[in-house]
Amino acid sequence: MLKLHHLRVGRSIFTVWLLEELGAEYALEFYDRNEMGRAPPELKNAHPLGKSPVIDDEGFVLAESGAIALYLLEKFDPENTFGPPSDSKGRAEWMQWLMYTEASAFAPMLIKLLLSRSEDKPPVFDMFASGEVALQLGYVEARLADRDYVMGDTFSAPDIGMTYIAEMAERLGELAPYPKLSAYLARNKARPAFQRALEKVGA
Ligand SMILES: N[C@@H](CCC(=O)N[C@@H](CS)C(=O)NCC(=O)O)C(=O)O
Repeated sequence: MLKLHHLRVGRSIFTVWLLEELGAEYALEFYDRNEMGRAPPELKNAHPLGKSPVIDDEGFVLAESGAIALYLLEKFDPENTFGPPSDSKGRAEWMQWLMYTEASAFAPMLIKLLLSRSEDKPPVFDMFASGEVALQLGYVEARLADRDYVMGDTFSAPDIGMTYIAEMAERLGELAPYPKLSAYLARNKARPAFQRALEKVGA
């Protein structure tokens, strides 16, 4: 059976959520963060980077949320309910949103998160992160101005990663100026599959 190496409190819950949306059979292996908030060394037995999520499908080991999502969709979504549109531009756009959440959108959030935990806030990081967070969240807010989900009327896999970004923005106190994104976060977290994912990980 497919196994997900799940580090408690982090983005792996979003892979659990996708597995739940897909109705997949899977097992969870749990890891707790150490006192520094980092993954424990045992996670390196699952994958050399020692990060989560990591899946192990009968010996096929894969890291990176986006790549894992693509693999899970191919395996468990034969009707293409959560996957990309069939035309090449639609597919490229869907892929852009899937990758965006772990690339352009995530980097400034991480800097903000680290600054929030740090006593000294070097202005060069602070200014960069503030400007970039506003740029990225403003971009998503505009995208959601006339659609419920990043690809239109229908929820699809990139909305899972985007929910992670919106949740992180909320935790950092950055979400309030973005009403569309706030409503999107509430809408997505209300999905039964997300609620089941929370139960599965005991959150
Ligand atoms: N880009 C990777 C990031 C993986 C990652 O950094 N995961 C975090 C959890 S949110 C982690 O394992 N952190 C523990 C550590 O770095 O010690 C992905 O999308 O899976």
